[in-house]
Amino acid sequence: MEPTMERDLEMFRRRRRALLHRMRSLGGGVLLLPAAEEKLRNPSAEYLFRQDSDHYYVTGFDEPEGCALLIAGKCGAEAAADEDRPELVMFVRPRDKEKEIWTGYRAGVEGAREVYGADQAYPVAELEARLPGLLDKAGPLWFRLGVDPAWDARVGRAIAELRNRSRAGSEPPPGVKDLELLLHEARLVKSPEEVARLRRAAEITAEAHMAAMRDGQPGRREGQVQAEIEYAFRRRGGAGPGYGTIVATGVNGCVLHYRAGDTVLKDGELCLVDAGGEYDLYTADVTRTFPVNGAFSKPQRALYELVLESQLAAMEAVKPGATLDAVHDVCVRKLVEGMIRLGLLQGGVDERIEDKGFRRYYMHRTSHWLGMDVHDVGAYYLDGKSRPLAAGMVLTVEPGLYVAPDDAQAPEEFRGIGIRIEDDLVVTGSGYENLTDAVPKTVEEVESTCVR
Ligand SMILES: [Mn+2]
Repeated sequence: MEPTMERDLEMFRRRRRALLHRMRSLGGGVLLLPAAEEKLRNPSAEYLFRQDSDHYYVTGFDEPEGCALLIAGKCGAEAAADEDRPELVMFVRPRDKEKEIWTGYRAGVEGAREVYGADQAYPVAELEARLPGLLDKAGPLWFRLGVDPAWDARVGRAIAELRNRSRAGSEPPPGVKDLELLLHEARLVKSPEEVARLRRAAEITAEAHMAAMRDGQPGRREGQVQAEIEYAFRRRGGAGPGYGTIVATGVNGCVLHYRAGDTVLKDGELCLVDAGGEYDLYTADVTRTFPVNGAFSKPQRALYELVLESQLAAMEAVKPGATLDAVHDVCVRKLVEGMIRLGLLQGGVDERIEDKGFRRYYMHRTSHWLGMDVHDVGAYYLDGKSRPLAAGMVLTVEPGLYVAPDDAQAPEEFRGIGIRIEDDLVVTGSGYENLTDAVPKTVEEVESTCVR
């Protein structure tokens, strides 16, 4: 049996306390977090449900529909009059014996209060009628506009209703504030409990990548390798892939967001796998590129070692106070030096960095935040400047090299090769810890895992 990390409801309570504290320091108000909805894949069959990350981060509640409101209320002199306000209000699907037989257990309004700690809980059907009252005289509304048009309209109606009632004393929210400076700043810096979940996701993902290297032999299809990967995710207690699994053999590796298809892996090709398992709503994000026949050819090895060298150099630049722009610049410089050495680019290193000629072969950024979402929340720039890294932030470092099969400028031996190497790093007090260090990465490690 795999040990499981029990849902720790005290952890969510602590988060709410910290968020309420921060809201009060930013003028109070109400944080409105819609739950995810079930989406139809085709008539009467839904996609696998996955809770909205913001909602889950605050509540730990894992059912569709409704919303949660975290209410700090007014601040300053008016705060005293605000003391009986509930802090957590939830709208949830009510218990329903008939429906639960078909679709499973629901916590209901009772569970929302007793298990999830809501001060007040109501059935989803009462949401529209109660929302204006909850926003009345409560200060600014913290809400992410532009995600779901139905929610934007619902919020608009609640505000309009309060405005219409202003002659009777109602006060609509004085403004709508985005979640970035509140909730997303909190999510950007991971607590030890969150790092523990990411570490588990990383362990599961390491096993999956090794399974892919073992299974990805000549004659296999990409989808079969994907099945090995996702089998490992589920078998080890993960929820499944945290994003669409990429298994891209040969020239498919040059398509950045290719998905595992039906292409047969062939002797002499490289196979690029970008896959991460999700554990308790935290996902890993790892890429490895391995030779289908178990041994890198000379040109494949030359490009692979260049990407690896760039990745290691970029990782060494990760430490508190450094910026993602600086990490990217280290990576680009190493790549450009190698591209010139190998004849992919001509001229000087500074020139090719300056004119961005390297983008012909390296067209994406080196890093993104990682957490509950594969491209996790959190501002990348503060006041227009790349923000300094701090302990607890989690990021990927993922350089690549992609030589299009029809690139007449590139030496012929490199055409059609796509390589990416990606690890997940948590920033520590003095540098970083590579959470995905267990995934084979050097030429020797990869070849010895690809036993043929
Ligand atoms: Mn990534």
